[in-house]
Amino acid sequence: MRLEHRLILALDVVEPEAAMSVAKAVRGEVDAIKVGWALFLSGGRDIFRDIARFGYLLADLRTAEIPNTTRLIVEQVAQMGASGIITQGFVGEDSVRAAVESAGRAEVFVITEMSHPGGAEFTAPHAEEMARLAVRAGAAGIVAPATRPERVKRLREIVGTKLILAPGVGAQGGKPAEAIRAGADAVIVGRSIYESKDPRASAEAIAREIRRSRGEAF
Ligand code: OMP
Repeated sequence: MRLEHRLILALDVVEPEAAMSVAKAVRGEVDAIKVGWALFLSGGRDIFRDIARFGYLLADLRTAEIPNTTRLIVEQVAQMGASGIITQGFVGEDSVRAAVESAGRAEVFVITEMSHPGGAEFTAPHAEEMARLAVRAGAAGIVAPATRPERVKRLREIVGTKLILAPGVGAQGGKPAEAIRAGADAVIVGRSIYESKDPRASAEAIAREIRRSRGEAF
């Protein structure tokens, strides 16, 4: 993933036409577009292919399966033009390895500690093991909570130079600058962009805040 803005749009817009209009609006202002189950169920393979034409498609059909089923799913996702694929870490090393091995040229990102309050119940206590597992399995990076920057900081110590993508900014209460300062490489933002009146301006504002926090000119 080429990181220019350090911003990934989570396109959780269920209506395919509306989703495409948001994708067009933010073109060039985000480094990747993440498409998950809701949009895939309404727009199918076509929406994946259409979004992939815009650049980096981060497919979030997060697998939580045994290795064989993981392989079957990830191969399908990679064929739809995904440049990145998200998988769950709690399934264990064999399943994460299966995802990495069947992803072809696509990068695999492993979810460690989830950003919502419930993420503190079961994922948080094992997040550090999941981060180690992601490194061992050869993943491109991990997903870690922007809602808990101190956890991003700790997970950064474990994953070294692997990428950290941090969701939970805006609607879930996380702050983009804090997540980046804690060690995230990019933030994943959904509602604060696609529900705003001007998605492009909202994306620009978040990217500007990130640049400022890194002391970069903008
Ligand atoms: P907003 O809360 O609307 O900004 O969207 C956040 C996006 O990140 C959604 O697509 C979530 O499914 C996703 N996400 C989390 O919010 N928390 C996590 O721990 C992991 C993810 C994810 O893997 O993308």
